Amino acid sequence: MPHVPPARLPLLGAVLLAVLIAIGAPPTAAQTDDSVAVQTDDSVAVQTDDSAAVAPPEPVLPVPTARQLEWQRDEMNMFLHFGVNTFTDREWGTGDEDPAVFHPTQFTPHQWARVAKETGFQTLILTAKHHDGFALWPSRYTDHSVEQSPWRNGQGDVVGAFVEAARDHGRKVGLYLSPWDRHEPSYGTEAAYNQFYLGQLQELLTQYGPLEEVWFDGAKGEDAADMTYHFDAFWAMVRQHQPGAVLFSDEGPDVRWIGNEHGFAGPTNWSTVDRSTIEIGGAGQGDYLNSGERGGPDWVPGECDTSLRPGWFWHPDEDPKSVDRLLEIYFKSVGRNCVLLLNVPPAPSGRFAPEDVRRLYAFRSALNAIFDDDLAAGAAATASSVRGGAARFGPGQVLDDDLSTYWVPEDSTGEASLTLTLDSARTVDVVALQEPIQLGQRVAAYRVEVPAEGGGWRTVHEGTTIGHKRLARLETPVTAAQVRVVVTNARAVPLLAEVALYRTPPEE
Ligand code: FUL
Repeated sequence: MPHVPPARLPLLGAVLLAVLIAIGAPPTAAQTDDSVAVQTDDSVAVQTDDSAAVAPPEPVLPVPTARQLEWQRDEMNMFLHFGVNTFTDREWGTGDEDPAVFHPTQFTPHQWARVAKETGFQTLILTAKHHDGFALWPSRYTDHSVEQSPWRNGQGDVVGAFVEAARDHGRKVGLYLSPWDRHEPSYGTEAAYNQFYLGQLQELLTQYGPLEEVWFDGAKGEDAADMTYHFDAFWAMVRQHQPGAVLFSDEGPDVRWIGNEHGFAGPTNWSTVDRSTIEIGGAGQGDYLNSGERGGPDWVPGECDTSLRPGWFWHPDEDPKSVDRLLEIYFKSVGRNCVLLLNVPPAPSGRFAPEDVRRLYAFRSALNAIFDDDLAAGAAATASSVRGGAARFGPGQVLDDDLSTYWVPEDSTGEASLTLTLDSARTVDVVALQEPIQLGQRVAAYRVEVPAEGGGWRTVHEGTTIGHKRLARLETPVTAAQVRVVVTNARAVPLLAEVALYRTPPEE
């Protein structure tokens, strides 16, 4: 197509409009040929239609709650596994540790929160109590806590100091309270233990101000007594005291486990599932959790938890993952409609290990080098059709950095496509796509194309779901002045909120 500088499009649109009015042609903004840039440009639609008169597309069930939406948009959270295991070189403590082993000498949660903030993590989730039952706060319900430790003469409160530091750095806060407790004597006696657990949960929910996430781990050792946890009661108590918190477990109700601890969502990842088919801690459901279910009745988006190091707790002989590995995790979590929950285990000093800190900042720099420069900024957007010709549903909405506005093609048009025309040919290897998931998740298949030599289009990438975000990594970078996204399968009329183009800096 002829190259049209984006800045001139509104002017051309106005001229076209004037011509249309002069010849009395009906104002049609929705075109089926998206190679005709000016006819589908927003500037035409805005002057030819009363946008407000065109009904928005109906939401597709199920849709997220406000707290799920906010959680999803945060994209990266940090897990902190800290406790007696930090000092005993274990992953699963036995519950009979001497509380005296817990003695961080340079306990500095402000460092955790500052590093998290500067490297881009929103919610910080601390293991208030892991499977060993050692409580990081002075719980009145146990004799296995910081109160029995010589740390700060038994006057310390890790949870309290952590929450304060996180808030000081503008971070959100989450807490993990392991249902499996290897210290508590009532474990195995169903009513007594569940009440004990609710007592501890109530302490955490009422003593530390607002919480944004509460994490319910389904893990249970093979030697653990057979006992049912009363998750419905646990969740009811969270809702009572912390209505703003999302609840994580294998089956939600707000956020689900992604089915593995590598930090990888499936290449297809629906935020919808049928909760009634999932059993917390159940075996053989990893694949289902990993990809969700198209048309599932419940909105329960995935959280991808993994650790910066091989273990969840700090160990002297382990090293942090490489930046390349962290980038792979990022693309397979955030880039596959998942929230990344990256564990950074504080060392026995009570600070993050210096090599972990360096690795996190290097990861941040690598992300910035890719995502700081959106090559689609200033592009012209055109589309195969626009709902009712309305400007507010025009293709330009995918370039405004605003997830509340989106492109809407006409209903029932089969494949729907959106073309970005850049001011010059650029080299691209990442295409970022976002759906306005506040209206439900729709797209089931799409492809990305660039102009083919000699005319037509050439497919450079094919994918399935999009959801909140899909980062499509092209196998090889392409150099093109146009990029076209074609939605080939969707649950309802497909919507796109944002499209962006990036280039991974070539290795030096
Ligand atoms: C698992 C636990 O057994 C691990 O120790 C860790 O806490 C991980 C996040 O969840 O189920």
